[in-house]
Amino acid sequence: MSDLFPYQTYLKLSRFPTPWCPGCGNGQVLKTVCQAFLELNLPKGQTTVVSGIGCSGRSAGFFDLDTVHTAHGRALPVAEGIKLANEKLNVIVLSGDGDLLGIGGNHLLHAARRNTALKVICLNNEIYGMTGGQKAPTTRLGVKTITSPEGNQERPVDAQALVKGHGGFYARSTTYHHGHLKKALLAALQHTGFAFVEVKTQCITNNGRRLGFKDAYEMLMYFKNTFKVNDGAPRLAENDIGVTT
Ligand SMILES: Cc1ncc(C[n+]2csc(CCOP(=O)(O)OP(=O)(O)O)c2C)c(N)n1
Ligand code: SF4
Ligand SMILES: [Mg+2]
Repeated sequence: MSDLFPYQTYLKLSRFPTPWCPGCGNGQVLKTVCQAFLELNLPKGQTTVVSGIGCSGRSAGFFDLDTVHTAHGRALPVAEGIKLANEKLNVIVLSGDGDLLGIGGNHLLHAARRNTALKVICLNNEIYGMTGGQKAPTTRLGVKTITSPEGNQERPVDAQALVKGHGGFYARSTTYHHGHLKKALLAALQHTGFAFVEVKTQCITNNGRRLGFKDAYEMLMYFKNTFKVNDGAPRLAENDIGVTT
């Protein structure tokens, strides 16, 4: 660990480099999560990270903590089991939009309903990144992907409605808004019950380029220009970010 970067105490640097494409947002989220852990001084022996399958799901293996890389969509039931076995543990789930809102969507509904004290961080790149850019349940209407060449005809899943409709904590941020993202993560980590943070993040390789973005920087500028901070609102509009009440 470097003295210059104390958050790295939560990282298994021997595992680096990551397999992620240059410009992918996954590394930004990994770093911000570690910074939030450090700010709260989460004890390493009492903190565990669970993830599913996907590019984002690879995150778990880079923490210097006890971690589990589960089957696709199954991060939440595994995390719930861990929490049931030892309620003192801080159990954090870090996974993709396809994993948490598609194949694992049913688990999300029930974890929120039960108010299990999990902290769920959803890396939402609005695509199945790992498998090559198929339409995800989060892909916006009209967006072209390899499985929706004429534009997506299906409404995206409303994670906010699903989580808040069952009494959970919900916040949304982006990889551009680093300070805001950290604030949202800190609020979630300190929440006593079920908490969900949706992070809009960029997949330049299997989504952004197809949409006409030249590079990841352009995607970050898109986040900057599109999303407006609306902290404290009871409900966020489509292009708001914020910690909701
Ligand atoms: C049961 C099962 N079905 C399908 C797959 C193939 N698969 C691997 S990753 C993935 C999608 C991942 O998308 P997401 O969760 O959004 O993660 P990303 O790669 O975008 O970070 C799929 C469908 C699988 N591994 N297991
Ligand atoms: S394919 Fe997309 S989500 Fe996967 S590592 Fe590359 S940029 Fe990131
Ligand atoms: Mg995805």
